[in-house]
Amino acid sequence: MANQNLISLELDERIEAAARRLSMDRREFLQFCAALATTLGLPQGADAAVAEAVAVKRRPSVIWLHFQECTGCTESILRAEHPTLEKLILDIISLDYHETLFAAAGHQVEAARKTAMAENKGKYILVVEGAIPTKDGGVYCKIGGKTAIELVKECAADAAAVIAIGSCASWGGMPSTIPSIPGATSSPTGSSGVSQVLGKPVVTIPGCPPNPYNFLSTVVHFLTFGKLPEVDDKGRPKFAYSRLIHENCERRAHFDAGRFAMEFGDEGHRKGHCLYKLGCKGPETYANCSVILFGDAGAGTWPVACGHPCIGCTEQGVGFTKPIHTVAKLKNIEPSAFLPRIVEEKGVGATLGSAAVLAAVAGAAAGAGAMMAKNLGLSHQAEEMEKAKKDGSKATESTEV
Ligand code: FSX
Ligand code: SF4
Ligand code: F3S
Repeated sequence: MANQNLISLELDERIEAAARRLSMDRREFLQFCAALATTLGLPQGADAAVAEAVAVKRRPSVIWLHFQECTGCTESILRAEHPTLEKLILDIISLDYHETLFAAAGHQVEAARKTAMAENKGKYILVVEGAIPTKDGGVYCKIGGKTAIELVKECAADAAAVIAIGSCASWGGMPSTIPSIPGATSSPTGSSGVSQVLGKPVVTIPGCPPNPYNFLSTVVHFLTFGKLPEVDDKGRPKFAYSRLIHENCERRAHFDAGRFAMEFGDEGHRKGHCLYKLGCKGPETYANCSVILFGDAGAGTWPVACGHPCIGCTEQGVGFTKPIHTVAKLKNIEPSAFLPRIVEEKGVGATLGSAAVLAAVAGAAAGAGAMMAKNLGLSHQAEEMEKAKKDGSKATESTEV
């Protein structure tokens, strides 16, 4: 069935204007919005709401803080193609403070942050990149004379939403690694995640670096519905972090058939066999890397396709915690989402069929990737139910995404 809402927007002048601003034609703009709605696991028809929001809604002010990190999160967003960051800055968000992208420095830039916060009190989005050092009163990271702890608390106080981007901001990530020296029980600077410091949950987009498309989709959800997407118990948006990498991995058939690379460069490795025995953490890592790939540089742009085991960078307690070459825990045995399901559960995410219709209506170029993304959402549930069975309590069932 054709999506009349989306089709009717094709002649809308506001869509034409937005598309022009983004250097797209109308059809490309609608394809982009349909693909975003599909990634978000939204029901059919929501693509029109996304298109209208991106085209006409007031851009939310974004204050972006940097702490202990390598700036790879920002780097990965600069390389996003849906759309590029420059286009995002101009069209979807109003980036009012960003320490590494701003040309201004010192008092000027501090003043820009304060002005943006005052003018958008209660409405701005706070994005935090990097971990927060908490040892010794937080003296290990200071900006404008304030510690990272003081800054994040000050900026979060009047924010409409807080997003921790990257594994460092989500739960400490790489800087929180405990050194392997006798007696060490924490990282040298006590690096922590944003929610630990604020003492409340925030939306996290882990990954080192995180996939820029997941950040874009989260912001577009906020723009369209005025709220952030549904998240799991670690604050990760369910549309992106509900399935294990292992479930959708292109090497999964080799795993199932018992064909493994045993050493880098051996015959199995050269033939593209499964990397499980080299320490691949795909079986215990929730993320959509194997589905949407990275940076749109073409096929094969994600760690496993490049021949390196997944290190579990999106998973607290796995990435930067478990040694890279220890074998992963097999969390569940969900079948690959590439294979058709025999019985599709109702009310959980969208089916491949509905995604196909959407893709066909919009002519969405993102087709295959987006269609796979639609099928996210069952795996976490399976694990939650297993956990609940063990605890003897009933698992809470999610009806969205
Ligand atoms: Fe951390 Fe992001 Fe890894 Fe780097 O800044 S998640 S070290 S990619 O840049 O915070
Ligand atoms: Fe892919 Fe890793 Fe799973 Fe092998 S273990 S199928 S390489 S995710
Ligand atoms: Fe990270 Fe593994 Fe994806 S290392 S980028 S979660 S494939």
